[in-house]
This record gives sequence, structure tokens and C-alpha cells, in this order.
Amino acid sequence: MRSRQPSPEPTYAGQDLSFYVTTPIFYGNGDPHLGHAYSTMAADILARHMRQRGEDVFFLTGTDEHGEPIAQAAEKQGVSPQELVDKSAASFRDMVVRVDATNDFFIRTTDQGHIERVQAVVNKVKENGYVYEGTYEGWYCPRCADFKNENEIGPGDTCLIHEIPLDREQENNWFFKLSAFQEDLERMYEENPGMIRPDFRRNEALAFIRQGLNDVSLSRSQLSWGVPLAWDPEQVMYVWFDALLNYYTALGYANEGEDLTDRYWPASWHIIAKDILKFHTVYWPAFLMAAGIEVPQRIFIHGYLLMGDKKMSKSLGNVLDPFEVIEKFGADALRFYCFREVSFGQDGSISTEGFEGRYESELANDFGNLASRSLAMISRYRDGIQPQAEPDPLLAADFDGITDRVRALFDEAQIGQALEEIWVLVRRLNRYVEESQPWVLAKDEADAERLDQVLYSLAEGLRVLTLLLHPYLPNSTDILLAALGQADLELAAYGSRPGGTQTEKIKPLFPKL
Ligand code: ME8
Repeated sequence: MRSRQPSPEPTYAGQDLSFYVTTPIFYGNGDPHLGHAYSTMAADILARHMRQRGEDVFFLTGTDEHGEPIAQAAEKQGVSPQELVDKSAASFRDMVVRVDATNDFFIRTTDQGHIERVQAVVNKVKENGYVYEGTYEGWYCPRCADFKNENEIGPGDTCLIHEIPLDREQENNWFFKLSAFQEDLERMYEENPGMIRPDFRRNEALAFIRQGLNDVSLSRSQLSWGVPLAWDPEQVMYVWFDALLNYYTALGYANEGEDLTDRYWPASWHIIAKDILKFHTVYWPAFLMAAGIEVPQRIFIHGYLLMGDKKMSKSLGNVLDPFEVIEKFGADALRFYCFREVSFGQDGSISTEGFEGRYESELANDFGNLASRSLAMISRYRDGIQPQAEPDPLLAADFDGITDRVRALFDEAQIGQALEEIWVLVRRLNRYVEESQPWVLAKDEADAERLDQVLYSLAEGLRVLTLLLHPYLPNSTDILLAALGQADLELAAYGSRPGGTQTEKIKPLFPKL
């Protein structure tokens, strides 16, 4: 867990300055792969940007450690569920560190703090009259840990997602009155269109709700690996309610002796992929309403990373190994590639060739080279001191409003679009070097003033872009900001820093292999 920076003064008015972002909690029965890293990096990019804006950020990730998928995997491997999840949690924690995510807490649903709070919330839901005893009969996918509706069943009673036969289940358990929330949910998404992003995902959620909501099992009787119900310890909580509650329970015990719930709840953004849309847009808000807890502000549903046209998944054996990429090229390169290559919100294909292409042409050439040569020229022609000069109006026109545009895109979690806006200016700055030819200006003393202006403007442009790129490229931008003599991370406008700062030359940020 990282220590929190004291929150600086608000940078602009009218904004709620607490920002709470989450990833899904990943199943503790497997190894992390790029898909998991993807959601983690997305949430981290948002968290880092918001910290730069002076917001009071809390960023949560973790592992989902109860339920049938875990119990089954443990049995298969001949270990206890606890042994399995301990091992898996350690590898997910390691993944989070390796992608350079700055999470404030890592929740495990086997934490005692989580279990107690889950029980308290479920008791409340029962007290409020939304729990009853009944018999479930129907189809169940053990891999999804999901009871399937008619239209979620494939040919031959199979799971549409996992393409495995569904189990016919009949058991007595406790039910959650999901049907009671049909109208409330429908109204909520109609009246607050921004709650689910992108918009086509909101339509999917609405379509699901409008077809009618059945009550769902709240507990399982034939399973012991879970959170026991306080009023009926023979039954454990259905794993999805246990898991979803992590977003809420974590705030209660993440910081010892301090309850962060009032400070951060409701969550600003849940970042998830489309596979778990139903749970997050239907079950989750309904359950919170039933407990009398505020619903999350917004949910961003991203697409799948595909290899070729297939979903990248361990069982299909087609994964771009994030750890290999990080080992060879660094976490910045992986973070950059994923959000540059795939439009955030859509499915998109990734490949080793695509990665290497972008590394070379965009990171090494467009950005790395721009940074090295700009600093090298300031060193050669002005002893490393950014000259005092008026910002070149040629660039001012291009940089005008960039920070506001990026901010507005981040407000919508449009992190790919924001990166594109920034990259347009990276390219612009490269053209500026070519157009203004500082090496020619340096040959004639009569051009000294113009050279001052060009070098000043280059350093300013580079500084602004580096600050904006920081959430994506935290390591290389740290090096670059130090070389530019920029002490703080707050977003800045072109031309806002006077000249006179001592700068340093740098080694290539993205060395070519
Ligand atoms: O569903 N592309 O856990 P999970 C993009 N425990 N993202 C991907 C991906 C891919 N190919 N593969 C996985 C669970 N993901 C539950 C969640 S939350 C209360 C409980 C990411 O380990 C994406 O975020 O199967 C997806 O939603 C999540 O991993 C599923 O992780």
C-alpha cells in the first residue's frame, strides 16, 4: 500500500474532490494475464491523472477468493482453497506492482474485515425485506458462478461464454428480490445516461432490465467456501454478492482505525470489461438500493483485448505475456501500447508486431527522440539553461486549451482519446523542430534571440506534454521532468513557466533494441 500525499488545495471550483476508482477483483484461481493488467492500468491512469488535478484519490484492486470456481480449482489441484487463493493473491499483487499501479489498497475477499462487513450489509438487506427463502431450479455455470436466464443459454444447455455444459441445479436457498428493483433501475439509467459508459453498454444494460428481472439466489447450500449467512450459517453467500461488496467494504478497513466510507463512497468509477456487465449494472446497484446504500456514480465497461480475432485467455493459450513485455521494454511501454492500440471501450486486437511497431515509431522516435534532442540542443547552445523568451505564438495556437481538452476526456474516462490528443501535439512539436531548425539558427549570432525563443518554446511544449503523459508513462516522464527541472506534477499550461531553469541531457528514454 502506498502512502497518501496530503491533498493539495482544490485547483478549480465546482468539482467533487474525492475520486474513488476500482478494478474488478480478479478470480483467485488463476494467474494474472494481460486482460487483468489492462483494467488495472486503465484505473491507474485515471487515478494518476486525478492526483495531478489535486483530487483526493482512492484506488482499489484485489482478488475474488470465494465460491465454486475457486473450490473446484483447488480440488483439481489437490490443495486447500486457502492455499490456492494465497498463492494467487500473491501473483496478482505482483502483477499490480509490475504494471506500476498506485493502488491504495489490495482487497482479498477472504479478509476478515471484508467478511464481517458483507454479513452486516446482507443482514440489512434482509431487515429491509428483500430476502426470502425459496427453491432454485435452473441452469448454472460453475465457471461464471452464474445462474442463467433463458436467453443466456447456448445450444445443448451450454454456457455461451465458456461453451461448457451447464449444471442443472435444484436447491433450497435464500433469494434476493431483484425483481423489486426493475423500475428503479430502469428509471435510474434513463434519467442518468452518463452512469454507464460507453453509451452502447448502457443500452445493453437497459435491454437486460427491460426484459424483466427474476429474483436471484443470494446463498448456496451445497458449498462451504464462502461467507456464511449470519442467520443461517449452513448457507454461504452467493459469490457474486460477496465479490461486488468489496468495493464498499474495503473503505471500512483499508486504513487501520479509520473508516473511509464517507470520504470516498459512492465510487466515482468502476472499471470493468463487458463480461461482467450484468452483475455491475443490474445486481450491484439493486443490492445497494436494498441495503439503503448509495449507488456508484459511474461504470466504465471496456472491451476485450483480442489476439487476432479471439479473446485472449489462458485456456485458449493465446496471451501476450505482459511480464515478458515489461521485462524487455518496461511497464511504460506496455501501458502506452494498450491504450494507443485499442480504442478504450471497444474490443481490439493486439500483437507482438503491433507492439514493436509502436514502440519504435511512437515511443522511441516521436517522443523519446524529441525529448533527447530538445534537451541536447538546450545543453549545447545554452549550457542547459532554458532561455528567457516569449513563448512562440506558432506553438501557442496548437497548445491552447490542450489541458482542458484532456481533462474533459478524463472526466469521461476516455483515456485513449486523451492520449491521441496529446500525441497530436507530440507530432506537432517534432514538426516545430524541423521547421524552426535551431541548428541553423545557432550558426548566426544575429539569430540568437530567435534561437532563445525556439528553445524556450520547445522546453515548454515538452514540459506540458510530459505532465500530460505522466499517467501513461510514469517512469520515463519522471526522468524527463527531473531533466526539465520540473518539480511538481500539477498540470500546466504552455508558456506558464518563465525561462531560466537549469535542464539536463538524458539518455534515450526508449532505447531501440
Ligand atoms: O470476473 N480483455 O474475475 P476475472 C480485457 N472475479 N479485459 C480482460 C480480459 C481481456 N481479454 N480478460 C480479463 C471476475 N479481463 C470476477 C469479478 S468483480 C466484483 C468480480 C479483465 O478474473 C476485465 O476487467 O474473470 C474482466 O472484467 C475481468 O478481467 C474479469 O476477471
